[in-house]
Amino acid sequence: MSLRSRYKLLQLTSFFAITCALAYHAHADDSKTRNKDFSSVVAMENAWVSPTQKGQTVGSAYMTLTSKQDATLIKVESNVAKAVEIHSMSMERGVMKMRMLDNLVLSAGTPYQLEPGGLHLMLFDLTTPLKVGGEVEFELTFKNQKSETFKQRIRAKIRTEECANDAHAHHGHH
Ligand SMILES: [Cu+2]
Repeated sequence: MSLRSRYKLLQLTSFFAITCALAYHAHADDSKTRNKDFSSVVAMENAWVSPTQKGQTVGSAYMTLTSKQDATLIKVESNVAKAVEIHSMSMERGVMKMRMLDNLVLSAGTPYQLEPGGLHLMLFDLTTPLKVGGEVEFELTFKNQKSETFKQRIRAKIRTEECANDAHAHHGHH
């Protein structure tokens, strides 16, 4: 065996050693996190995003959040915005006021409706126009009572408020 091919063999051997180590590591991580599956702690329903007008760089998103356990929404990220804030909206002395919330505390089993005129997600510095029929991805970070953080993803349809109102009305009748 020439020195060159022996070197090659050595390379191959170490390559396999590395991949095996990685595979083992990934497997070990799997079993460790299996007991802590947070993927369905918070039900995220009826997620939708308002379409934007030309030149508009700010958007808003709505959804209903229902957590199985007491949890706090601490961060929201999106694939179409540089920053996402949690906002509340309320009438104060006849004036609509919008306020940024640091987080949103979710009591177990209580649905929190993010909807026009109330709680909503505000998307800042949109990187793309939001057109009806498209989709926006969100990643929400929550913290539970044990201070464990977990992330959940959701896709929201881009649609008009009129459509959302229709859906809401139908929902209310049944
Ligand atoms: Cu807002």
